[in-house]
Amino acid sequence: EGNNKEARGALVVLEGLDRSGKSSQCSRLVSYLERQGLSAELWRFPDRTTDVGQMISAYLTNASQLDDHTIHLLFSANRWEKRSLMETKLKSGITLIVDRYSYSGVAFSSAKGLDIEWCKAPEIGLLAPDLVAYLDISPDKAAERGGYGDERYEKLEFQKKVAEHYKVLHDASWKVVDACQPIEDVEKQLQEIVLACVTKCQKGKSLSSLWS
Ligand code: Z5A
Ligand code: MG
Repeated sequence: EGNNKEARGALVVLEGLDRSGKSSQCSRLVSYLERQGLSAELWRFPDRTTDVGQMISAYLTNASQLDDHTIHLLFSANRWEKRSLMETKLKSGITLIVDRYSYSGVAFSSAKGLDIEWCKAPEIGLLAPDLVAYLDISPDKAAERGGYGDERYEKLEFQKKVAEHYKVLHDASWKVVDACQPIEDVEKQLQEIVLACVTKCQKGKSLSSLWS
């Protein structure tokens, strides 16, 4: 009994500073998993396609102004509105490769000076990732990559603060990958880490909730 229960997919999150290579690596990972015959989807937060996501996008592009607490809760709401779909996909055997998640939420808002426990609170009860891979790069090195755009947080001084706040969130379960290596080397390391995680989930590792 239970043998024919379908294996679930893995919830994999990539985190890291602006320009650390998350988006590049997320799409490479999805292609890689598909080549292995696995089902995988690329997700990202913020998801700018929803109503909440459009409010976030307006804020990030400086088309609107919002109180720091308000925007924090919108980023969180943007994850909550996707939570049940996320669970359905995972349970149907699809691995989700997610470009930013709650850790970005807490690191960016606490870098502005908001209390870290207050920042974590609205994330409680969201699905906990099976793997957090952190693409490690110094803010200075990241800034050298093609330069920042015009979005609100794309400034070196602020990215330095965000890096400090990511450090507070690190725990022993995170896989830290040196993001200064050539793109193919980062890719190779991520493939190994992610495949191991997918295998664990197929073998029955249970889904859990934040913060754990
Ligand atoms: N935010 C928040 O405050 N609260 C939240 O809850 C969430 C987010 C979820 C929008 O995020 C902003 O929202 C973000 C955090 C905040 N603000 N900032 N900063 P976004 O995801 O829409 O945008 P982004 O992730 O910041 O930026 P990004 O530029 O897309 O970074 P990336 O995805 O990590 O990098 P990339 O696009 O893959 O690569 C950047 C460049 O580097 C590109 O030219 C690549 O070709 C190059 N690259 C990549 N890898 C390498 C290597 N290994 N060597 C050399 N060059 C490389
Ligand atoms: Mg990106």
